[in-house]
Amino acid sequence: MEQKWWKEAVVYQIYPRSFCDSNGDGIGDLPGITSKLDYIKELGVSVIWLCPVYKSPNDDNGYDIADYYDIMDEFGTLEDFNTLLSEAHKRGLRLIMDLVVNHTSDENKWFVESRSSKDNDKRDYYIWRKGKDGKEPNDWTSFFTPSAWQYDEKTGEYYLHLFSKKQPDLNWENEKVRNEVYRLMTWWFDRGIDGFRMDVINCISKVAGLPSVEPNKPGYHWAGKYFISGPRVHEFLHEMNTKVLSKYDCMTVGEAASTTLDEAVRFTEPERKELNMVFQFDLMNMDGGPDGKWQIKKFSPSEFKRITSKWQLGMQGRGWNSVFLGNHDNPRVVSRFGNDGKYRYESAKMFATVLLTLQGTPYIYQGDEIGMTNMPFNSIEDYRDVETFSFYNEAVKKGADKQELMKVIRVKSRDNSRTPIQWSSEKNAGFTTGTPWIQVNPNYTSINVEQSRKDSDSIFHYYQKLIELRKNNPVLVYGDFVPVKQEDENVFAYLRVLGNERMLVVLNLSAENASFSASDDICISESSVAASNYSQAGKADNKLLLRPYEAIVFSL
Ligand code: ISL
Ligand code: CA
Repeated sequence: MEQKWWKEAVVYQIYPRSFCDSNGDGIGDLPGITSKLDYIKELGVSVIWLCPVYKSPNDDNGYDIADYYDIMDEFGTLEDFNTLLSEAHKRGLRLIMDLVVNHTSDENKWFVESRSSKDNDKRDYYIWRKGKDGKEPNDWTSFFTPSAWQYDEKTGEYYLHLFSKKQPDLNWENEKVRNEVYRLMTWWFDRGIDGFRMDVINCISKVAGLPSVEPNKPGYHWAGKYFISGPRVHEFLHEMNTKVLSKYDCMTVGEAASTTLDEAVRFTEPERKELNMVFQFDLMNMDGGPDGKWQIKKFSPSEFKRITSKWQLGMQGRGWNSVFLGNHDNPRVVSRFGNDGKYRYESAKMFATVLLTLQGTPYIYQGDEIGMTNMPFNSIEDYRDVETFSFYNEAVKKGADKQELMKVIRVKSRDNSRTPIQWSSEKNAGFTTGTPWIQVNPNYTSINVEQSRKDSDSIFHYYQKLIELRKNNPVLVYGDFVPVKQEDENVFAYLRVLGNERMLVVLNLSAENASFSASDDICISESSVAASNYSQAGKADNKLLLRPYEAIVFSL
């Protein structure tokens, strides 16, 4: 397998608004991040993914970009960015930016011009259509609102927005739009960045004619089939690769919700020259229902194993996986799939073990390295997220019970993972000296970075150890993934194999005791334990008794 730095990388995702506030305005910022680079380095990761920091009115916390060539006022200046980048590089940390080009902000000057008149030369930068019979041009719903169309008085037409109405979709059919994107990417590469995470990049190509979904079945408006992995998406990404990416030694990861395995292979097979890897969301969608994320389904270990194995085996030798268990759009992994009470340490470490021993580039979401948990907000006013508000308001309009809504929001809202990083037990968890833009989780007095660094048994130190283990054992990066079949549904076991090197990972995905039996070709002993989340690894005959959320890595 070809060796690449981005395959060996461990990525740390930063959501700048909630990371560290340097000037007391309650909002995390670039100097704040720079001041914590030593901490990030200490963890052992090698790449930082910075969520959007461009100029933005923050309808969707920076995922609505008003100017691609400047920094959001609250976050600092280009100068601050240069400092962050050079300080990161000094420490051997690479930095990738978030590229949000499926849509812009409606305050972007391209859109301001585009909406100003039908014959403006930027009109065709966006997707404008006439209404049909006084209604929207088609029946598509957006991710955040009941209709994907917004009527614009000025010119009497509708524009398409797959996200909020302040996030109009760019028209990728227009070559000028594509060239604008390539230009801005080049501009950032020339400033020295190391790559891009590409927001909803599998949605940039829409089916020509923008057909309605189900003209005869009102109520069912899932239009994904007309824009997810649309007809020209691979052509566009290949063009981007030829014109920009191929000129740099960079790393790319495309966000590809609802992608199939075959599509993911097409995006990432090296010969095709598109992207290095994509984020697929099968694990993130596990606990939703038929109507999407705002339903609650219990964590299923067997489903977790099935999905993970499917992607590990399916991508092997073809494309390259990215591995993640949470991000700024998802609840905290320890609360969601693990146990944030009695077994917080054990389950957070067990999931760290999965994350760092699978094949694919691992992404650690800020705060997970200290086992931060979901947030017990009290009322809807405490939330900040545009998606949460849209869901709440629409459901209330339809007569839903507010208390029931709050129950699901409490579990599923994106704000669960957007609360400030808990640095210490000082006021506001040491995140800000002012008033934080979103409440700090009250458990910061016991869960915080300061405590985690002191405690040699902490989740932080376990992450550190596993990152180190991955660094020192190429088998964990380049080795094959070989599932080891187990009778016990709650046990996930697999080998990583590279030449003569073999490592065995045994995980108990549940809060129950469990057992693992090794086949004859696997000889495990206490001396071969490379990492484990209990101080003494379980009995090691060829049968292991596993305690709740126990995780053991053996070097065979
Ligand atoms: O957040 C989601 C579900 O809770 C997803 O549907 C999400 O909207 C989707 O994965 C796209 O996410 C990305 O683009 C959005 C932005 O709001 C997200 O923060 C970003 O990660 C629009 O730019
Ligand atoms: Ca600030």
